[in-house]
Amino acid sequence: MLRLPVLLLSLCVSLGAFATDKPDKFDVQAHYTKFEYRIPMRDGVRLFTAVYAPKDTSDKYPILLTRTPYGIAPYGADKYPEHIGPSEKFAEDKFIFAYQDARGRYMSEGVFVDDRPIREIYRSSKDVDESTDAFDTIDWLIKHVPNNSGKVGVYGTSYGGFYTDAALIRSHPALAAASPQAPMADLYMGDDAYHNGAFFLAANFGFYQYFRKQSNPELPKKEKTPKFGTKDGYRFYLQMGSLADSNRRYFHPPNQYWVDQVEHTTYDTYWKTRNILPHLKDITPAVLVVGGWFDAEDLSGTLKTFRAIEAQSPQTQEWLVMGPWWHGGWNESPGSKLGEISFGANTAEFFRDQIELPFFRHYLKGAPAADLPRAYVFETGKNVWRKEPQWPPANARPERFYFSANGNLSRQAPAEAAGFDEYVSDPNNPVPYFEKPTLKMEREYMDADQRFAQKRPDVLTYETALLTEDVTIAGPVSPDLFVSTSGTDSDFDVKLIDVYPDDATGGLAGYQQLVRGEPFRGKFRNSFERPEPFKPGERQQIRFTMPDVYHCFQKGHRIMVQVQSSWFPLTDRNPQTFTNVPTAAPDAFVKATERIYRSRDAVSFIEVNVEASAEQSSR
Ligand code: PG9
Repeated sequence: MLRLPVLLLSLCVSLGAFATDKPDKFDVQAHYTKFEYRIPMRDGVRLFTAVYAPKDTSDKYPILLTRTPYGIAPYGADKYPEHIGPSEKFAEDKFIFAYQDARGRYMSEGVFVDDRPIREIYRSSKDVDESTDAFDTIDWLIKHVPNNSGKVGVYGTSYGGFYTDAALIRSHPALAAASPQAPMADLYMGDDAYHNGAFFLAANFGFYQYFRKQSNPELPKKEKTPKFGTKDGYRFYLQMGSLADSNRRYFHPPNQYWVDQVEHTTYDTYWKTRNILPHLKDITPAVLVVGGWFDAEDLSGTLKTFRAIEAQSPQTQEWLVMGPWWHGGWNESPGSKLGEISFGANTAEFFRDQIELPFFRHYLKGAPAADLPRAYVFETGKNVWRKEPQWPPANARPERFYFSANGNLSRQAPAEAAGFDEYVSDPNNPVPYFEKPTLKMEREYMDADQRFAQKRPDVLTYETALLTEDVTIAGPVSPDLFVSTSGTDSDFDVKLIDVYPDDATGGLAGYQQLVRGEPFRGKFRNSFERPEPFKPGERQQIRFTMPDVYHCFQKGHRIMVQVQSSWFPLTDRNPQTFTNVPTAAPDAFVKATERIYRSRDAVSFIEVNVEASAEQSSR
């Protein structure tokens, strides 16, 4: 029913709990010996760590560490997983693999803190966080694990990516290389929890059904799949009404982690202290930041981690890899498609074999350099890998696409003295985010066909004429809108869409592929700390930035932008009344007439970086 956290799935895959479609059957137990340790941290808390060391002791091996809150099954020194390491080829190449239950999770002692803040100061050995736990773990491993080379690498995806970022802070001198992959970096600001003030409802409701306080140390137990009597999330979450009572009604036992997510609706101290990005400085290990253009969970954390290290730790050897992947897809799939969209190659296998393994072999084993470009980025639409010396590419120039009359999207600003488009938004009949019934946040929504939404009268559509040449957008996408609402709050969600020609093959005739979409909760237009109501009918400006894309809108396609005021149940509903959304009473949910202005003194547009084509560059 509700999804197992995708990270749990991908960790199980990397630990081999599920058979994957890989042809080779590497026999872990035949080649590795397992040890289980309880590693003492500086405050005395012991963290449970499973270590798999090559049986071949003719050489010394670096340690590859990953830390996780999702469990490190199978437990028991005589129990072996089907897979170890970031990919099969790592196991064949021989490393020492260490997997650790994070503090307060499963077989580790201590108290778990969700998305634990990194400390500003450390007064005593009692002052710990995820960076000190990583430091103490590395220090213990190199001193106690037989036959290790003294070099350590850390990697992890999502929560594991957050722990990898944490390991980079005041890192242990033995840490030579790290790969934060889709790291949660600033949960409120575009990662798993909130996007521009809108709460990611389906994803978090599903996640926190399984992710709750434990009476650790404890072994994983069979989770009862919660039953909600329907697979139709649109109806299920609509009948839920406000979230105020959701903990009592839908969480058994009640889950404070869920309550924390729901109750902190502004960028307050709870969230600010959990933003790991300001701590990413003076980083000595080499860093390979990895993410997916279609990652619905931590795309923002990926790109912000790369930019934070680039800005705050310029001396760090850092690379970015962005493929056409869903959250964690690079670990667990060939990477050849997502939903209806094909990428023309096994892009994830290419990454694992040609990028990830050479990166760690170079820094941990002294193998030849992997010869990586600064940014190894997949251009979707064109379906080609690009090696860029910087990201975004230097030859990408800002361009605006303006909302114009008759649903046109134009490179020319509107000349009309007045002009707007409007729709009635009804929070009791919200725009679905996904065409099929689902309780989950479906990863395929990130490149799904948007024709089901376009049909709705509460979705505005602007599109260019047929493109006469390829247009490649490389970098962030920034909507800049003049809006008004007859309510006192409203969301203005913007979707950038690639419209395929009517004669497109592969079942894509007329397909309206989502390239990037983000919600924006209007009351946060001036501040995410202090929301402000709208005055009904008063024109206001909304400006925000959506995570980067690298997409070629090919000749014969159209560029489309859709605007809507709900995206359900991807996000919670805006009552369209200025109020605290989680506790809003049913009668606070009111229809509102939304206007998007498009006149010479109130231009609405999206600003993007358009990459000069090879011909243009050569002019
Ligand atoms: N991105 C997932 C998550 C982290 C924290 C809260 C909710 C979801 C994850 O896969 O870890």
